[in-house]
Amino acid sequence: SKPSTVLAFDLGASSGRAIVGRLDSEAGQLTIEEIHRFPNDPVKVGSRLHWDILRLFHEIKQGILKSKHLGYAQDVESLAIDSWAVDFGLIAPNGELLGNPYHYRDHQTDGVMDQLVAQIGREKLFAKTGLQFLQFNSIYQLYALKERNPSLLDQADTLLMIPDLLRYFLTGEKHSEYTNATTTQLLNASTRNWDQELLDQLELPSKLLLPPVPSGTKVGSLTTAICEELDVASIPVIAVGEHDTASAVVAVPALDQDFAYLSCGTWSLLGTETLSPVLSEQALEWNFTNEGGVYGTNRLLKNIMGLWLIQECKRAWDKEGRSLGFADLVKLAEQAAPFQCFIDPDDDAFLNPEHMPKQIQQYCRDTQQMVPQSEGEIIRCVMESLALKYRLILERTEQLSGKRYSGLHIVGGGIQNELLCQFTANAILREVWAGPVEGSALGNLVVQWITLGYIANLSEARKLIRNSFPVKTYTPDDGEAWQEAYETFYQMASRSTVK
Ligand code: LFR
Repeated sequence: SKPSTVLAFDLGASSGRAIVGRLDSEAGQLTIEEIHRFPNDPVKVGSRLHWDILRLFHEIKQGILKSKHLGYAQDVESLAIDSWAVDFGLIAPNGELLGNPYHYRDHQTDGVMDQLVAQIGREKLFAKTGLQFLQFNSIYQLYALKERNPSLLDQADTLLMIPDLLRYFLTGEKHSEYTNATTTQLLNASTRNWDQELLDQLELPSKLLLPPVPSGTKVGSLTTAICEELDVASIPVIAVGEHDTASAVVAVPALDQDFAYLSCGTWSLLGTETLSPVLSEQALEWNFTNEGGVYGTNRLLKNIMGLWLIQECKRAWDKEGRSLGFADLVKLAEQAAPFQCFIDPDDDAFLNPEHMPKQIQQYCRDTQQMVPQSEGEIIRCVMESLALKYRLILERTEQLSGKRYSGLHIVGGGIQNELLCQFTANAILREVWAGPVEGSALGNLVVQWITLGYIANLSEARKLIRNSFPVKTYTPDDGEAWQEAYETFYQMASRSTVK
């Protein structure tokens, strides 16, 4: 029988891609081909930071066109979108988009979380939603909008998360997908529906939010207008695990039931999959999250600032005309002296500073450490600190889940940074298994195939991924030096804000 072809759009905070997946069920093999890649540059207007949502929609159409030009379009059995979480667009009663969606790093939410948490209570919010406290969660964005721009909310009929919104543009149908809905901090972890009491407290009309549909639901097909515009036949659209991290976790090629993962991109998301939310006092204190996974699973994990720190250093240096590629920066870091200074990557100061390298230097100055000067010294400090933070969060994951993991799976674009993978193995004193690189897109693809009936379930999907893509093993090295570094890091981090 001929292979099944489906199309995935995976939108990250720095780039997006369209990927064609082909599944040969008999051979148990799947292959992917990236047919379109595009930057996702946020746009600052005045003091506000926005996503260029219409450009992203344009790029999705370009991806469909390219699939046609490559001869795939007539075979494509379905398509699906996944993206970063928490952000949304508002739809007017006439069906049009109101305003440009805000970027979660926009400063409009600065200070808002503390205000709202004081009003509702930290324990209560966590007990209800199971979510970690991040200042950009949709709940705080909505609260900020209410204060700053209430007429926008007044006009709105429906709120759609980014993938919901793009899918609506494609199909004309409005649905809210479950995994992404959990990241709003407005969904009740027990009922898996919107928490009415929270909506009331925010004075949000409940009509704004649609009842979430489970990941893997068929939710329409391309509109006639789009088919005419692109000159393609209609393609069914599936709501997969539309939160990119949910899709990344799907793609972890784990053979055991219990495993730890790190989804490594702009963010580093480290944790495990559990059967139900972990709502313990300790989980709250350590600010872990329980985000919805596909097929009833729970994602117990923590956000770590991730490659954003490096991306932002590069952006600052690019602006100053000292353009260096990521590979150059990693090379400089490799040549720099080890263990000179550490940062807590998750300090609020690093969420969206004006100038990342200066912010890192300031942090080291404030904590009475050596102040890194060169590009190599700064990037070395970031990479070692990330690896050490991974150890802290891995050990906390184990304490919360009561399980012990013999190594760490890493998926996502970040595995291209091989030095970071090696540092991570060194820091956690265990093996690192790196791959696949297109984690989220693969998770997106296999959930489509489960819906279409070609793959039986999640564990079959993981087996298939394991058999189709290489996994590179990193063994820990230099254990003693890293152990010592960890102790220093831990001291330093607990003096600042270990969150
Ligand atoms: C990763 C991610 C994280 C989420 C952050 C903001 O791409 O989706 O899971 O916390 O972006 O949406």
